[in-house]
Amino acid sequence: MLLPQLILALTMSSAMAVVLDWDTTTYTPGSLNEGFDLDNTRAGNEVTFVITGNTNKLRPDAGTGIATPSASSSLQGGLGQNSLNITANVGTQTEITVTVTFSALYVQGVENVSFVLFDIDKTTDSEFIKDISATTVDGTVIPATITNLGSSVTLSPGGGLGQVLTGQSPAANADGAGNATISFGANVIRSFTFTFDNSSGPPRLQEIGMHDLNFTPVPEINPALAGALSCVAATGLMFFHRARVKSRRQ
Ligand SMILES: [Ca+2]
Ligand SMILES: [Ca+2]
Ligand SMILES: [Ca+2]
Ligand SMILES: [Ca+2]
Repeated sequence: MLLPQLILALTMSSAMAVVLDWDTTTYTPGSLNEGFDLDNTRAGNEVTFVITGNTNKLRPDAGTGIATPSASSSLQGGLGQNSLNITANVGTQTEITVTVTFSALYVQGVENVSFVLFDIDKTTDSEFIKDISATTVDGTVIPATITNLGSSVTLSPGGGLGQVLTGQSPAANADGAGNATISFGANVIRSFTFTFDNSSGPPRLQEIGMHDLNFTPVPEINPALAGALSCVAATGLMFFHRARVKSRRQ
């Protein structure tokens, strides 16, 4: 390893991608405030889900009969994987908002945050996902980048804080026709949020799934260690240079 690389490696806590995986993680059924301790070296929970809005409209997962939110294989997005199921008896202006906050001990925030929503579709009424945003480390509210739309979903407008995903046709529970990938890319954020709603009409049971949550904590640079290692590196480079000069002379 070259010295500059060594310095970088030693002074940055490694930029490791983290996955909150619903195939291996339990979400307490029906919990409206659920924390996940993903890293024992850091105090407390690294990720917290808070469910707000018309939470009295939440209903059990039709596939499992278990209260939602809860992880299940009911909606698989064509990936054959579990998702966090949110089933609600939603009518017009019935909103279920999901807000995910990352630990404040991720001092530099997190980046590469992305996840796929499953089964944004339409049986009698359309399902909507709206108010999709993240809050950056400096408190700015930013829009998501939304890609990989399944054939049952449309996005309008394409970009900005007002963008809405709309279910246009039925999507089978196992397939990806109701999928949409939501990403905040290189933006360094502290939290994100989205709201699940439906179109006009009487309340109906409707459901979406949220696939695994991916994110990367932004590494923290240790200034004291960086300074000390720079000195070591400078000294090392000096010796290296002298040795090369010496060997050429021989
Ligand atoms: Ca998974
Ligand atoms: Ca922890
Ligand atoms: Ca469906
Ligand atoms: Ca649905």
